[in-house]
Amino acid sequence: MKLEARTDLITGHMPKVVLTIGGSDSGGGAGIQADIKTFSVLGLHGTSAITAITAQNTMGVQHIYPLPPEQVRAQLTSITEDFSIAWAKTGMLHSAQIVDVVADHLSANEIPLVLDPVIEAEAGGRLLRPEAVSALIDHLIPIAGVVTPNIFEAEALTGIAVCDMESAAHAARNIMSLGAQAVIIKGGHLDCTDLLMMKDRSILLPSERIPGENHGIGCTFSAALTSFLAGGCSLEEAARRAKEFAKSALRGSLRLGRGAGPVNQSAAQRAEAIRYRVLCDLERAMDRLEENPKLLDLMAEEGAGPAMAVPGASCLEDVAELKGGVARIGDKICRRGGLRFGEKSNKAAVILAAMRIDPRARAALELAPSALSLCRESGFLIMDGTMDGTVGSTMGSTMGSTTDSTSRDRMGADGRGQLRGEERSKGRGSSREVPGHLQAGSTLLPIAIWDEGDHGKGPRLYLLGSSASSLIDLAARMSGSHDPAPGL
Ligand code: PXL
Repeated sequence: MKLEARTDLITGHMPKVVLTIGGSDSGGGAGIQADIKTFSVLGLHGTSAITAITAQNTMGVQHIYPLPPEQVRAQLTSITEDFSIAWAKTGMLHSAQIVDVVADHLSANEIPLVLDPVIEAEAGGRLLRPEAVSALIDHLIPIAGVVTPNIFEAEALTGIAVCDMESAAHAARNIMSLGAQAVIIKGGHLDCTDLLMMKDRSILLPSERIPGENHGIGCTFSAALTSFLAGGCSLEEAARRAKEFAKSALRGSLRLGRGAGPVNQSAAQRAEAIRYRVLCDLERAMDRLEENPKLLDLMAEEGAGPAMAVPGASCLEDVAELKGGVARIGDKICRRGGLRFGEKSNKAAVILAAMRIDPRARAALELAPSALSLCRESGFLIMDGTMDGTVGSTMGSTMGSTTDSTSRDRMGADGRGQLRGEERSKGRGSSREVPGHLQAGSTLLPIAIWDEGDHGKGPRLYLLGSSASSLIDLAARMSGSHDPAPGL
């Protein structure tokens, strides 16, 4: 049966096929595993020829089982008999015999190569036998499109100690003289500036340091470089993009295991997908609000409309809402602007404050202060919030005027408000037990936050729930009947 050809969702083209030749890392942080994850996130089909199976974890390499060179050759033959390989990369090659098999195969099939000259694991453990370094120099560097050593690998290949840009340039020229088309000396162990040397010019690629000890960054960079080259980028463009990709994987590193945690290749893509889902929920909420303009009677006039944060939000940039809120025109609700992250509103600050206690409290709606009694009747927990907003430039004018900092808890410079004190729900309705001491992890939802206001500022009332659309549904139930709302 012939299957219909499927194109890549983003490019609309058939995905390119790339090849990684290296060792398996049982801990999933580096080696073949890091390469395949990188290829996959970047939309390529990754094939692999495994040279050795390492027993390792985040703390180091415990054991290496090299595969026989003929098995490496067999994998390469199977792959190239079937696929057209756009670019290949090499990582851990272990022995001189494997280096020779790989060099023979790549040159016979004219496959362009990113050579990551892996010699030692970051956490310790020799991945290339000492006698294999000369095989790498004699047989693989001459057929490499680009070689990507860190400063220690550059020194092992050239004998030049790399400690600054001058010595890096010296080592790069030396590697070019061995026959490589280009070299990238990675500066992660210096000031994070990479040196890209090509035949006609050299470029510095600076970067800020991302703190923390991590595993798999070198493999991820060279696999991303391979991917962008396979996608048709120039070497300079591919190097810049690979560096950005590696940085985002490093930023998203996972604190797993007891040693250096693995970098996370899909972190940026997942963050983007989550932000998209938040916008979709806000869109749904706005649709429901527009279908039911009566709900606006329940809401504060200024800044009406829901706001919602991504899971784990830590700053105002993680909270989205409608720019300018909504307005009533005639009997219709009109959006004043589009949905945006980072609008720096009171609602966003309230969400961040509430999420510190209950991470599920990701959405807020500002209600008219007169709706407080309705919140009581609905049996909501009502907390005192001190969202007096005194952070000036960070919060902007939406946060109102400065008040006496000793009189209240204040919003942090990151826009996080404080929730203090609590009130047992009163009146009829199902009065919920208020936790005696609110701590991170307490369950709050649904909850109303009452900010009394002072210094000429009127009171404000916020309703918090797990999503913007569920809050609109709750508001609809509040305005339609006074039945206690079920938990959100
Ligand atoms: O990061 C280089 C590398 C490559 N390949 C394997 C590894 C490592 C580092 O630990 O284990 C298999």
